[in-house]
Amino acid sequence: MSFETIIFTKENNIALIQFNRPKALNALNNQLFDELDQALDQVAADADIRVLVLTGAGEKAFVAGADIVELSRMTPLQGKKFSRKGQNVFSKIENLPIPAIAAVNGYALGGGSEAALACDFIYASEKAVFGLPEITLGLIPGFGGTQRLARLVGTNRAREMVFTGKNITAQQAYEFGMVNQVCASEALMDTVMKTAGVIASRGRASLRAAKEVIHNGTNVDLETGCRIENDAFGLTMASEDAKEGTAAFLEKRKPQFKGT
Ligand code: CO8
Repeated sequence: MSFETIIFTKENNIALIQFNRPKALNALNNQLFDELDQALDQVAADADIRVLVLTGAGEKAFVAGADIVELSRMTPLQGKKFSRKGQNVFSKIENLPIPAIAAVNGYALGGGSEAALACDFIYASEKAVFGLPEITLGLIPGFGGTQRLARLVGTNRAREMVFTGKNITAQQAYEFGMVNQVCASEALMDTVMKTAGVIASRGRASLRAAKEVIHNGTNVDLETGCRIENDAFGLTMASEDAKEGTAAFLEKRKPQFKGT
């Protein structure tokens, strides 16, 4: 299926989705959310894909936020529905059966930061800019940003970013624990693809279990989290991939994971 607002490709067990609305710095509109939603369904259903990378087409922006032109024409009720739609699509990234990496190549403002935060981790170009400037528009973040940012960097840092609407650099985002690695801009995609390649060499069944356990355990007490881990561990022990992985170690060869 071809899309107009995103570019969706796959190679070597890695899916790549590029936000692609160059005239609006890849801003998120209704069409983009619909297309992203469909692409994510394809990613989830494709047993060959073991990791997803999200980035922005072009050099300037990852995503410069929700489309302010579209937003300005919405009634409050339409705006609320749009916010829910964005939340649902970003939750879909969070609940994919495979890890998602954000490769933030430029402006990641408002909905752009929120998209990156829905991924499992973020690598950023040294030129990347993060921020939740919705307050400067008389709004608040509406695609899960207040919740994910606070959980990731702590409530006080999140409060400061949301209340001031000020942008932060990639380096500051790294220091906040929001970004895992800052790269020279020309090295960003190679660095991300290298990490994606390592992840893609692992088994899809254990990647899914690991992702689910970390996600589901984040907001519960430690004991409950350990029980969640224990249940998932039992399931991965019963998988073909676990038999293959342990056999390959003992036979001193590389495992061939099938994702079952
Ligand atoms: N929406 C629509 N168009 C945009 C957006 C956007 N978010 N950002 C940039 N554009 C357009 C510009 O209007 C401009 O178009 P044109 O050439 O036709 O005038 C083009 O992209 C290039 O942008 P600039 O000329 O502004 O480029 P600069 O390099 O001067 O500035 C910036 C780049 C700093 C990124 C600047 O464009 C900017 O500040 N953009 C807006 C950033 C922003 O405020 N984002 C938050 C949006 S609100 C949001 O994300 C809410 C999420 C929750 C919503 C809940 C649902 C209701």
